[in-house]
Amino acid sequence: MAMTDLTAPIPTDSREKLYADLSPSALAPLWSCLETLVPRAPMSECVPALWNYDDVRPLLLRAGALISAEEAIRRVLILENPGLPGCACITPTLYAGLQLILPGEVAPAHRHTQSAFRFIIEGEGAFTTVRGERLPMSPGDLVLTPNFEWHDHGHDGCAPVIWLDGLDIPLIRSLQAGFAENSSSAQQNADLPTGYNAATWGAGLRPPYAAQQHKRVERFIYHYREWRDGLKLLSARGDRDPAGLYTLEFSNPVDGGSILPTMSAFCQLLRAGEYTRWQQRTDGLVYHVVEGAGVVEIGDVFRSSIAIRDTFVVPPWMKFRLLAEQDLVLFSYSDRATQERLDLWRERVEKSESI
Ligand code: 1HN
Repeated sequence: MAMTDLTAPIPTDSREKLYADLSPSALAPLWSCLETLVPRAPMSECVPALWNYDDVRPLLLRAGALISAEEAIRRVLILENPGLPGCACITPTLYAGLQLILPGEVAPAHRHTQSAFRFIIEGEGAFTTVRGERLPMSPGDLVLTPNFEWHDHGHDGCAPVIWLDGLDIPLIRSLQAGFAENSSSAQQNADLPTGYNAATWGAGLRPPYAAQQHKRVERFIYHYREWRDGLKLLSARGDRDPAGLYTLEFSNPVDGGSILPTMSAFCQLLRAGEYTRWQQRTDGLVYHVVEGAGVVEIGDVFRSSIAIRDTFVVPPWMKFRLLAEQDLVLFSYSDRATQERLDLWRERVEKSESI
């Protein structure tokens, strides 16, 4: 029979003691976080949320009375996901904000490695100058300011103009690849004639040598009437996407791909009385209601009415579906472009149409 060695040191080590001793040496046990690091399915802190335009607009106009566009640089209320407080994120990789510019104001010229677009919600007379061309903006227009293009905003009209800003800020931040530069003059010289960008890149035409030299995004404006007409024709033909919507993607004429290297954008129509199938996708989606009204359901936890000018977010990999009470016209954007470039994008659309 084995005898207990009474002189052996008493084993005092424990997992807790080991963990405490690892931390000062900049070490950590993998087994404590393995499931979080490599989840079975996407896990996100991001939660479903909706911003009602009639609630946000008065707050934005109050900001308009308290700070100028020039002082603010950009007078924006960030749509911050309640699951990601303090992060200036609407999804883990994307930023969204509502920007106000008042008649006569200037938002000064700068450039940054974050790519951006604006989707115009309300008002006439404002313009964004991108690479020396004034792009006049009307509701429903989509204006791009790709990575490191100079851009400034101005307003020649007589009523407030409000737009939705979409940027890849959180993504670029996670890569720690952000650079920015202010221009010495508040406004660029707009020496190109208005319509130049649309004429050279927006009509299925292109300057013959430009596209071969580099792969930069070259088309900066997509007009409401063009994409809206496209949806109307698509629906007249009954040409639906797998979830049951009429969908078009805004695309980059240089390579036929996403509008920006990091972000994709879409317009969609759902006819009154119709609903979509349940779908889930690895890209978290920001939706803006351009026309109509209906209902969105996200997972088991979120159900809300949606109406014209509202903005809502569908977190990555959460099931969702839409119901149109009136013809519902939607603009949406996501990091799908990034995910597709990394071979990560997946979607699942439920087969049954049970309600
Ligand atoms: C920006 O440049 C704009 O140009 C809007 O309108 C929002 C948020 C963070 C960084 C740059 C714009 C922005 C931004």
